[in-house]
Amino acid sequence: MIAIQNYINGQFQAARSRSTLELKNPSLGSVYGSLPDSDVEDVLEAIQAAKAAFPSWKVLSFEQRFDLLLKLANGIEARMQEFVEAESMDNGKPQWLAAQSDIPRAISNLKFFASAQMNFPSESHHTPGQGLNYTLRQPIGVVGCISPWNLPLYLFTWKIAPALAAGNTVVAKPSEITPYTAFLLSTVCEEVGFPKGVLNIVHGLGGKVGQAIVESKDVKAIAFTGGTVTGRAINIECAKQFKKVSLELGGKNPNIIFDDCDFEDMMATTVRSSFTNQGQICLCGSRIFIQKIIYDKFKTEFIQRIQKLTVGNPATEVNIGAVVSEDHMHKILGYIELAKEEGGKILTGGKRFVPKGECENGYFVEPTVIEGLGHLCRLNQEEIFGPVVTLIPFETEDEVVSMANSTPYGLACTIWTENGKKAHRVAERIDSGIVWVNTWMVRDLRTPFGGMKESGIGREGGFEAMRFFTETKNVFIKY
Ligand code: TXE
Repeated sequence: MIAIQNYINGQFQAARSRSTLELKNPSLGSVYGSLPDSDVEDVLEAIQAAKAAFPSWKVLSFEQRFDLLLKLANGIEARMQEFVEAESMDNGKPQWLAAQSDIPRAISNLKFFASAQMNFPSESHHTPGQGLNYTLRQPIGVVGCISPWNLPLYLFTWKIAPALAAGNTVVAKPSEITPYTAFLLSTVCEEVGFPKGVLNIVHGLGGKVGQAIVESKDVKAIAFTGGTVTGRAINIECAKQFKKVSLELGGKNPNIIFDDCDFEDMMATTVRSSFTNQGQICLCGSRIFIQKIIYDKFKTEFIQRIQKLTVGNPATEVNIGAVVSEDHMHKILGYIELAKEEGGKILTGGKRFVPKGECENGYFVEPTVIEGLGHLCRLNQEEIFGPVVTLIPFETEDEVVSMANSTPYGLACTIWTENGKKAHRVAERIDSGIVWVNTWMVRDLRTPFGGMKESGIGREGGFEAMRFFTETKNVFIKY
């Protein structure tokens, strides 16, 4: 049994109350460890540690901060296999996916922001005849980073890396459903002698630990990735305190396929954009719009490919592992039932999957494709966050843009066409923070990342994140 501990002021410790929560392996459906069920007292201790560490952390030289962040990246890299297995065990995702994507991207996040802080420029503005302005971007103080369970270490580092790089100290809370790799990162901090109190990791429930971080007047900014309902509650609390907040929330992303696309490339990528990580990525294309002329061809081939996908034990070479929890599995299956009530036709999948052998009690859902639903029904409006996609035919550019923009979300979109003018036209009209043309989920860490409407507030990535994690001050000097 694994016993996860809080990491506060460089010390590993249980919750003060000593109470714990169960840690479950979703592919086995069984408990494999525990994590602290921390309370407000644990959070306050972490905030005190972060406050005490701030004065010395904020004045470190760029090189010193670079070296320390790089040590964290290299520390993860040196224990790659351990991190990969932990991520897969905690989340249910295939090990190959954690090895190809989650853990390498977590390492990249740390390396990227270690270097970004060295290249983060200050602006100056000359006011003719009067003087000179220069802009300081200074660390804010103690900041809170709250991350979800779908890409655990990847999104945890996506927040803590720029926060630390910008000179802040951090109180971080990983999801209580997948805390394992954040805990392993705290052991890396100890190994490499990361300064005490600079990064504090408090484990436990969102309604206790997360809320205490958000409510504290000593925490000057909150970076959150998670569901829209939680994001709204956090936003309200931050507004009361005029606290800086960055919210990366859900999506209901359109995947728009025109008849003039490169069919083979589109097909292979659409299988990935629909079902990677069991569909539990906020960027997955869950609404697939297909131009009518190629609708039947698309449908036949897509279903053939989906039926070949293997589901099961994430430690093996399967395409699809377990979804993250029993509750989440029931949420997904509930949406499939709703699809039937709303008049949808299940073309493939639609049920819980029970693998033979040791994973028979795990939480698996068949990759599911549904057609026949209007674009305004609940299934095409609400985020399911599982291996479920809908097919929707369209005729014209105007029609598909209007349907694509019809949800409360606006995170990401993919457009498939070989016609460059059309791609630019549609990209301009789509309400989303990210548009990919003829590809999906290609990430350049320098680019702005985030959503419109109920998909969030603010942008992360590159200097956007450095700006979020700093306070801006203009200084004017009279000639
Ligand atoms: O996420 P929560 P949940 C979507 C997805 C999913 C739904 C709900 O549709 O089905 O959200 O998932 C912490 N104050 N996404 O409920 O609650 C919590 O402990 C402060 C999309 O699991 O948003 C965890 O660390 N923090 C998404 C984090 O918030 C609180 C990824 C996220 O959990 C809190 C995950 C509170 N009051 C789910 N309550 C994406 N955008 O990628 C909870 N938390």
